[in-house]
Amino acid sequence: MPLKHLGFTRSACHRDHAVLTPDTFVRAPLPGMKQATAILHASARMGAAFSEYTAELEAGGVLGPTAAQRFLFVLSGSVILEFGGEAHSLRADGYAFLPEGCAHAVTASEPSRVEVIEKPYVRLAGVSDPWPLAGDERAVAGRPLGGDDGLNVRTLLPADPAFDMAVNTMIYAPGATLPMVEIHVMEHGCLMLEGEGLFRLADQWYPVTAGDFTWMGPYCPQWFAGLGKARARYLIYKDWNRAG
Ligand code: UGY
Ligand code: MN
Repeated sequence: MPLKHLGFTRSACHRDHAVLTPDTFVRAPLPGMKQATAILHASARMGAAFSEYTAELEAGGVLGPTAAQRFLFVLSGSVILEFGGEAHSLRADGYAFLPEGCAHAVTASEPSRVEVIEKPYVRLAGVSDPWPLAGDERAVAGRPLGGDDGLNVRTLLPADPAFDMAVNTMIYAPGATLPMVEIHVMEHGCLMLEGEGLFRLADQWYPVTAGDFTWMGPYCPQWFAGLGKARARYLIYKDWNRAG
């Protein structure tokens, strides 16, 4: 019998981190969504300076508007993204970035799941605004982290100070680990896309698997190891290129 019927879950919420597993997800529509609902993983309510949610759209479903900049990553299905007079078809692992004020529309072509990250833009004097873009994570060349061939990072947004956020995928061969326990000012939203592993967050160790969401607040000690016989891959957001 599933242990959740005994009040058990791997989910945990703390002041500086959270692990949220699908058995505890609650769905609710966000303003302006049509034929769609959302699982709001990270928000100001938990102390995060960004929002991250999984939007679940029926065929023909649309996302609502946002006053913030928006990053999209397609988890399953396909959506049409329109901006700047062009239409982009995004399938699983397709992604896009829309700066604040960039008029756009996201419409599902079939039942689809899309990870959405939204954050108010932090403007810097003398630095130009970021620009909209669409891409495919599978086409992005990875680079080994710290020279470790077992740990690859794919950087999805341009390395340019115009962008005040970074979104990467990190791919761990079985047994690969972060080279150190990281403690940094940036916060993270992290969605497990594939495989399984072990997160150390603050003073606790959490087994995580595909579908789990993790929030790491500023200065939360963090470390990860890939487990199992297949690669582990997660999508990770951080605030970037700003002084904090
Ligand atoms: O980019 C990062 O800070 C990343 N290495 N952190 C993490 O995977 N928890
Ligand atoms: Mn980190």
